[in-house]
Amino acid sequence: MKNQKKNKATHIDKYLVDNTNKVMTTNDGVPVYDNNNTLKAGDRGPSLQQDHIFFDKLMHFDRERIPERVVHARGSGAHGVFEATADMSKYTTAAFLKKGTITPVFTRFSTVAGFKGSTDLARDVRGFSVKFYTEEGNYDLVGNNIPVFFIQDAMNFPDLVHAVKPEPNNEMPQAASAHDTFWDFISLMPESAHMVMWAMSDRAIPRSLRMMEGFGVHTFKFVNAKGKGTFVKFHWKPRLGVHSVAWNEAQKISGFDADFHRRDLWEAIENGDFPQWDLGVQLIAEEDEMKFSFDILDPTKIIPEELVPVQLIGTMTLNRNPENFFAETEQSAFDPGRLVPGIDFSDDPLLQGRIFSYMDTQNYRLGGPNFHELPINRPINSKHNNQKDGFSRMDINKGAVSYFPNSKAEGCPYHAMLKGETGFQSHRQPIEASKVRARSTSFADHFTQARLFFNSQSPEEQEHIINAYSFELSKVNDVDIRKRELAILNQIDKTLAKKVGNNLGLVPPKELDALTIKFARHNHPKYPIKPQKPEVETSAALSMKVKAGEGTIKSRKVAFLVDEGVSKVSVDKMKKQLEKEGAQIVLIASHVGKIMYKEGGETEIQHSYLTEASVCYDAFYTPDGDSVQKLSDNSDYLQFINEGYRHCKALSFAKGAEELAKKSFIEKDAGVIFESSDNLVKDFIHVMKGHRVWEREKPRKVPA
Ligand code: HDE
Repeated sequence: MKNQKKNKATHIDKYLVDNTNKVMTTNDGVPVYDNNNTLKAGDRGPSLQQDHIFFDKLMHFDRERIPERVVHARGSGAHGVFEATADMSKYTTAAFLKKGTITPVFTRFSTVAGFKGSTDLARDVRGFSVKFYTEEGNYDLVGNNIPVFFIQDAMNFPDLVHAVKPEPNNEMPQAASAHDTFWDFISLMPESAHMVMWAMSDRAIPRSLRMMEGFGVHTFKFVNAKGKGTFVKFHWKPRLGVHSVAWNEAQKISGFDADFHRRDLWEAIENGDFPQWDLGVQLIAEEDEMKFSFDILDPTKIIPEELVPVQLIGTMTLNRNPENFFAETEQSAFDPGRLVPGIDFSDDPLLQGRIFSYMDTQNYRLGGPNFHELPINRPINSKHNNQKDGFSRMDINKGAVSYFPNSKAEGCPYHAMLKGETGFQSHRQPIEASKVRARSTSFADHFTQARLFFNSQSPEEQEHIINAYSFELSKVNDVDIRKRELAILNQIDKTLAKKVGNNLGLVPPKELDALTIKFARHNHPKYPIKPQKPEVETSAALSMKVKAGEGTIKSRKVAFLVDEGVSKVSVDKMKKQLEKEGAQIVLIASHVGKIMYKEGGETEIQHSYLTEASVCYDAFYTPDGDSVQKLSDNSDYLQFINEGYRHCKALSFAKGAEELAKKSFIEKDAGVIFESSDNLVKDFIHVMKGHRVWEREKPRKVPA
């Protein structure tokens, strides 16, 4: 097991191509003599049409791009393993969930709205897709980092996406929901209220892909050996905790390093800091389907953890970066319809629509029905059926028989049931219904859980939500749209609506807008309905707030702000302890290359104040030495610590460097550690463990 946890070979390694010591060839394997010059009639003459070597090269180049994903285009992937740690046999026959089983996985994280080349730090939902290569075929858990969704029925999905994507006339804005069409749609769809609240929270600007939760969103079903179903909700809980950046920081990171999340994931894995998540489940007996104040089939609702606790059943470790982005991450195809025996759909109408869409889009995006044969999508067990031909077929199926039933191939490939073997069997769920285009009234309460989310946030988190709504709605030009959304906010929380209203110069309307009601009545003729009393008013799991000392600093990036003549003793003292706790130390000086220590000797500097920005670091330390004098005149240094302070990060100063803090607008607080008055290393680590000193924002002196 240990070996599998290290970044070792996977089933796709047999497809790797290594060019070391190999002669260049055409795609047909013909050695290329000269790759610099086209074939010409004389060295100054025109190119010849018989240059098959050139055509071979250009033909491939001209076709190198494939359509990007219509949503979730921007993504980053990694390989890993999943280890099942609990006995789930009472609920599911899924072989990969048998305690102790280790299954290879490929995971892809993504933003939703932006194009493939857009920034990682957009305010957006993050996709969290996991492909389990199980012994019983591939199982895809295609989730998000937010446990609910904007809409309840798949029919609205293209409209939602058209509304949030850049506007079709001028293709603006990129990777942003802060524009008229998104809020127009949203303000007419009150069912989106809960999800929008999450999207306006700091959950939509994660510190790292490694520090996000993942959710299956829909309710699914486990099915056991007796055919009994149990409703299940999936959760991924990150071992590094759930953390965000501040919005002001996110916007700046987008400029300094648009690949911030991709780089962070890549580097962590290269450094051996393998990110881990525990897989959790909430299990609901079939008999309890209707027992809550909300409908468990409604994807705009969570099941509060206070009502159904999350049980941890396994751990995923990502331990290997892809060798080739296109071949693996880009060509990976996820599909919530890819199930294994023991797991089934529920009747959630959003999930039902997804079952068609993924297969369909992959057929288009990956150029035909043989995308299953691409190495990244191949199951680890072999596939046997009578599907054949199609563009770029790779398997060479033997024999004359490609139909069933047959006698000529002894009935093979045979149905599992014919030989008494188990295969995928749908849960035998009794259904008695009429065909209707309609929505259940049990889906009609749109605001209770939005309120639950808002009420569960810390005061700082609430403030961030208010700012996010204010930011987004200020970017909306149509005042009627702003008012409509304010009316929705007023149904959720009066103070929230009032504060956002103040920022927009508007008084929130008391009642929902007539247009919002008109559209909501398409689904619920008597809208708005009287909601049921919720079971809980707050839920601790919904807040990301951690206290100082609670979390971990493993793999956190700490900038040591140095220059020529820095004290080695002062650097090493801090470095040793931070590295012991797993942090990454980066020395930043006014130039790259070598600098001299005060005590003599040199050290290598990879990053300078010119190339780096405070927003890409978690905490800052200014050591002693002759460097202090130099830094006191360096405005880029002062910008680093001022900004770090504004973004509520931990800052520490060795004794001789404390005067530098006085030159900035830093005020001493629990997150500013001075060697003369505090326990320098211990207190610094303690504060970093709390992620941020968000309290520093109160009263709102620091804009973050
Ligand atoms: Fe997706 N979604 N989606 N989605 N989705 C796609 O499939 C779709 C929804 C999610 O890393 C597409 O291969 C419909 C919910 C992720 O490659 C497409 C509906 C959730 C990814 C598609 C939804 C998701 C996708 C685009 C409403 C969270 C990226 C490319 C019924 C549970 C997968 C592709 C990856 C991708 C359709 C709603 C998550 C078009 C029709 C809810 C993480 O098929």
